Amino acid sequence: MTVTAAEQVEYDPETALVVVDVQNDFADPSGSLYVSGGDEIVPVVNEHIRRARAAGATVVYTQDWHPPETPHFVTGGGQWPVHCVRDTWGAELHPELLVVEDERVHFLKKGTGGEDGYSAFTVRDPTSGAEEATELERILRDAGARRVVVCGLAEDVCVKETALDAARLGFDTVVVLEATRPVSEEGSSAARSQLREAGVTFV
Ligand code: VGL
Ligand code: ZN
Repeated sequence: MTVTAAEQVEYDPETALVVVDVQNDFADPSGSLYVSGGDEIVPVVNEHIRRARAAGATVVYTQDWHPPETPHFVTGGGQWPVHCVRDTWGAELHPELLVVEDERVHFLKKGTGGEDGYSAFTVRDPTSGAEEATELERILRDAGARRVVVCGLAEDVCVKETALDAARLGFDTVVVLEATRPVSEEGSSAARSQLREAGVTFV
């Protein structure tokens, strides 16, 4: 039986939908770190955004937002091709992503200081490994959120790290499988068992 995930998440004012990195470099086939199928999730994500807003839930859009040179990139000794460089096409939200703006909608840029910004809750210094909190937890607490629904890209990288942090911080955490895609299939199965172990649920 095929059931659309959008029918399985009930949004309410105590729920926050976190839309992770639906940016051209990940979601457009010509992006530098295109995640296979990343474009296909956009309409599903949009449906979640619509339903979340209709129910008075908080919506947070995150953007990977790197300086042109960072140890996060292969060019700086890291593991990733150059992607989501601030103020470039690749860092822009996908043009078909539904972007709504009001007092319950927030935008968060991560990795802006050259850190690895995998989780939307924490950035990590790629050399020292030191972690620092972003403003996301404060945003969600101020919004009265108890539950966090995570979607976007990529399942085995930023979606995973964001959901793990959300669970660690005590939010009831859900990942929408139809609204995410992994960089690799092996990464995906590893991510799912890690998430399951952390108490994260899937729809
Ligand atoms: C991401 C790799 C590098 C992501 C960000 O958004 O999943 N992946 N930087
Ligand atoms: Zn990145």
